[in-house]
Amino acid sequence: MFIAAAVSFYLLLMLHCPAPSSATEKSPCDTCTKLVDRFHKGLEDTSKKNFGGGNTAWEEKTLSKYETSEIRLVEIIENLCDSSDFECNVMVEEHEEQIEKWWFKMRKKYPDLRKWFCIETIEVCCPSGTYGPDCVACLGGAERPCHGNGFCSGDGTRLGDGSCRCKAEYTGPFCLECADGYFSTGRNDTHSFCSECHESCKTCNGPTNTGCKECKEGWTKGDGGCIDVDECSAETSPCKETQYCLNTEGSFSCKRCHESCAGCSGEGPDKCRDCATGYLLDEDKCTDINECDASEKVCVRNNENFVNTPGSYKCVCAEGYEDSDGQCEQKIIETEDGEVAEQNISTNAAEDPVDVHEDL
Ligand SMILES: [Ca+2]
Repeated sequence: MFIAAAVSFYLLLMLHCPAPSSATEKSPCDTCTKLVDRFHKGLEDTSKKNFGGGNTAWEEKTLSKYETSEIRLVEIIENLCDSSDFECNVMVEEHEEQIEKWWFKMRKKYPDLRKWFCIETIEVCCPSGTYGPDCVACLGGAERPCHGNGFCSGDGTRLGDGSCRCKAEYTGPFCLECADGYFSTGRNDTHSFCSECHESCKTCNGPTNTGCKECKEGWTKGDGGCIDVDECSAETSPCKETQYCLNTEGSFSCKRCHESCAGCSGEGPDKCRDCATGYLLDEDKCTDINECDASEKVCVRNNENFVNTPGSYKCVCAEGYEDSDGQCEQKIIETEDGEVAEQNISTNAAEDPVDVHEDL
């Protein structure tokens, strides 16, 4: 009971809600147009058919012709909507009588089904260039809505308000003015053409940087028009301590200094302002310090090797040894037959025997 009530409430909502305004949802005109397209496809699919079997010539003489028959119409209507297409099925159900009327009576006089059905009979579409409940001409006229420079709200449907959404180049209620960043290349009462300004202009009246009226951010007025601002020449760098500044046309970017630098003026180890910890200036380049060369030994544990790294160093246990509780201890190696043996490279192996069986 509750479910039935809920379902009919849902259906009522679907049927009585105002038409969706969002562009992603289908308008009733879209539904109707699709339905008419499917009708034409149905006509095509059934064009080679007849009543099937028997003597076609006799049947066509005695029965009404298949071409204009109710059987053909029923076949076409059955395939008008996908079963999941709720809006389409509702539309067919509500207006099946009108479709039949067109098929039997109006078809000769009104061959354009979309015009007769969607625009004039169930009134969900308008002729193109018109909009709204009464199919009023769009701004700029039905012939060239928005003067060909934009899209008319509700164009071709019973929805919308006829206002223009202009293409990027144009602005104004009629899409006749040039938008910021574009300049006019021709204009009269009905036509307007705008082209893009030079990249340095915010507004302009010509195609090059000398035609700028205002410069875009990152550019400044110079002798020959708008020129690039060198942000990197400013007294305080716009970049972080660990970066250098790279000027570009209309902008700039901040790049990471070389790892050997503590601050830099450009790319590479020869552009360091100071050397990073672990590096020293050598022939104008910040160069890694090899701590192994230091007079004092840096890796002091037994059986330990020194490994130099860029900007630092590591102390690692020698081959055959592994780190255990801060000391380099002999490695235990498992042999192929599952026995555990001690690698025989240590000189003090005998002093520190390992009971393999106990360990397992
Ligand atoms: Ca710049």
